[in-house]
Amino acid sequence: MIPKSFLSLNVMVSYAMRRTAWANRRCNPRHIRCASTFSVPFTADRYSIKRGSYEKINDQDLAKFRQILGSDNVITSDDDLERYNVDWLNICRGQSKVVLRPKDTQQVSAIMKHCNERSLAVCPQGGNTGLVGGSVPVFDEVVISMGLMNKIISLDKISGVAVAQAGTVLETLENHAMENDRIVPLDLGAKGSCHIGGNVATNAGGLRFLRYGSLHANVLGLEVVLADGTILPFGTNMRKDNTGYHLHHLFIGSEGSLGIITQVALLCPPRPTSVSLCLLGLNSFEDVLQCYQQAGSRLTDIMSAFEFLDTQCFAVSCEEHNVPAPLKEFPFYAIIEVSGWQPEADSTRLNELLEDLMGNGLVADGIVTDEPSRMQTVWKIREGVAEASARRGYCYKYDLSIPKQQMYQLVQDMKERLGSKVIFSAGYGHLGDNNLHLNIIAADYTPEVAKAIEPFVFEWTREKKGSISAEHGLGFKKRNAIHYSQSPAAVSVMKKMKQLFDPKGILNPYKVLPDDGCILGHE
Ligand code: FAD
Ligand code: 2HG
Ligand code: ZN
Repeated sequence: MIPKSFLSLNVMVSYAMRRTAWANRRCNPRHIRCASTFSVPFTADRYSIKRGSYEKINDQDLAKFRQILGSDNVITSDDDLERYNVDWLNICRGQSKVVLRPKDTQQVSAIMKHCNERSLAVCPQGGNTGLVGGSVPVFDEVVISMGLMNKIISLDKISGVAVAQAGTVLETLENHAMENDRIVPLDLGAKGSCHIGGNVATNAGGLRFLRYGSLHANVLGLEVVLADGTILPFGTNMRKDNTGYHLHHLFIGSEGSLGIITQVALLCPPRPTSVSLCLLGLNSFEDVLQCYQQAGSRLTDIMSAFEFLDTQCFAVSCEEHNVPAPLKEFPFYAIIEVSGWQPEADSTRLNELLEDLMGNGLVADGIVTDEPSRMQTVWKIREGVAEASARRGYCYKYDLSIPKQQMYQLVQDMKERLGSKVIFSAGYGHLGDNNLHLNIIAADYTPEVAKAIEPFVFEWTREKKGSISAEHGLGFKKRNAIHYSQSPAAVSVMKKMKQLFDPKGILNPYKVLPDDGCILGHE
C-alpha cells in the first residue's frame, strides 16, 4: 500500500514546465555571513603559524599596483578588506592590507611579475566559498580577487565546449549553457557565488559528479599565469590530445599553489529535458545502501544524483531555512534524481523502482515529483545543510571518501566519542560518490574538542583506505594531514613540482603542502 505522501509521477506537467525543469531544479543559497566578522580570531594566532620570509608591501608596491590596475581596483581600506580576509565559515581570518582586482590576463601577469620580483606572497581568491581556509590569506598576502574576470568568451554549439574567464560565477555559466541547450557538468550549493576558476582550482565535486565525473574529465584546457608572470595555455580544448604530459591536470585541484587560472575550457553536456526526483524516508543506513544498489542497477543510465542525509542534517536544514519538512522524521533520507530525454519512460522506471522499494519495505515513506517548485524545495533542504549547520555554532568540518558500507559508522563513532562535548555530530553527502560530509557543531572552537576529533577521524579514514579530502581540498586546514592519504614519496614529488612552478613559494603559502618537517600521519 503506497502511503499518501507518495505522489504519482503520472500527473502530467506541461511541456513548458519540463523545459524549465532543469533550470529551476536547484535553489541558490547565496552565502550569508554574520553581521560582524571582527570577532573571528586571526588564523595565525589561533593555529600559531610562523610568517614566511616574504617582503612586506610598501608604498612603491601600491603605486605599481595602481599603475597596473587603476586606483579603483586596488583595495586598501580596512572595512573593504574584511570580506576578503575572512572565509565563508567565519573560521579563518587573514591580515591582508591589499586586494587587487585584475580585469584581464595581462594584468594578472603584470601583478605576478612584480610580486615575484619583490618576493611578495599572494593569495588567489575566487568566490571565497572554499571550506578549508585556502581562499583567504594567513598573514598579509596580497589577495588577487578574480571577480572582474567574468566574461564568457564562447560556447561552441556543436562540441559543447565553453570557454570562460576564471572569475565567471558558476551559476552565470550554467544559465548561459542552458540557453544553448547545454549544462555545466558541475553543480553545487555555492553556485551563486563560486567561480569556475575556483571550482577548477579546488577540483570541486558536487551534485552532478555521479553522472558527469570529475573536472579532470571535463576541463579540456586552461590558461594559467605562473608565479613569475608567464602566461601559458595548457591543453588544446580538444577532447582527445595525447601530445606529451597532460599539464593542465596539474592545475586542477592545485588550490592556487601552482599558478593563477585565468581561463577555463569546459565540456558542457547536452541539457536533459526531463528531470524528476524522489525524497525517501528510511529506517537505517543499511536500507539507504540497499536502495542505492537497486537504483544503481535499474536506473544507471538516467540516475543523475544519489544523496543522503541523516535525521539531524535534515531537521537543521528545514528549521534554519524555514522549509516545512516534506516528510515526517526518519533516521535517514535519500534523494534520487533522474534526468534524461524520455519523460514518460523515465518516469515509469522511477515509479516502478519506488513501488518495489516500498513493497519490499526498504523505503518507509517518500515523495516523488517532477514539479519544479517541489524539486527545488528538496534541493534547498539538501544544499542548505552546510549553511544551516554553520549557523548553529563552530563547525569542525570533514569531507571524506569512505567505502559506502562503512561510511556512516564514522558518524556513529564520533557521536559516541564526543557525547555532550559538542552540540551535535551529523553526516550527509554524495553517497553515490562514497563522499561523507561529517559536520561536528560545538559552541565554539576549543583545543580539547579539536584533539578529540583529530587525528582520530584521519586515522579512522586511513584504516578504511579512504581519503581525508574527497572534494574540498586541503587548503590551510587539512594540509598537515596530507600524509594520511598520500605517501611520503608522493608528497616529496609534489614539493618538487611546487619548487619548479613557484621557486620563491609566493603562491598561496601555508596551503596544500604540509609544513616543513611535518610527518603527521605517516606510519
Ligand atoms: P575560493 O573559495 O575563492 O578559493 C578556493 C581555492 O581555490 C583557494 O585555495 C584559492 O586560492 C583557489 N583559487 C580560487 N580561484 C582561483 C584561480 N582563479 N586560480 C587559482 N587558484 C584559485 N565543494 C565541492 O567540491 N562540492 C560541493 O558540493 C560543494 N558545495 C558547497 C556548498 C556551499 C554552500 C559552500 C559554501 C561551499 C561548497 N563547496 C563544495 C566548497 C567549494 O570548494 C567551492 O564552493 C568552490 O569550488 C570554490 O570556488 P570559489 O570560487 O569560491 O573559490
Ligand atoms: C555539500 O555537499 C558541500 O553540500 C558542503 O560539499 C558539505 O557541509 C559540508 O561540509
Ligand atoms: Zn559536497
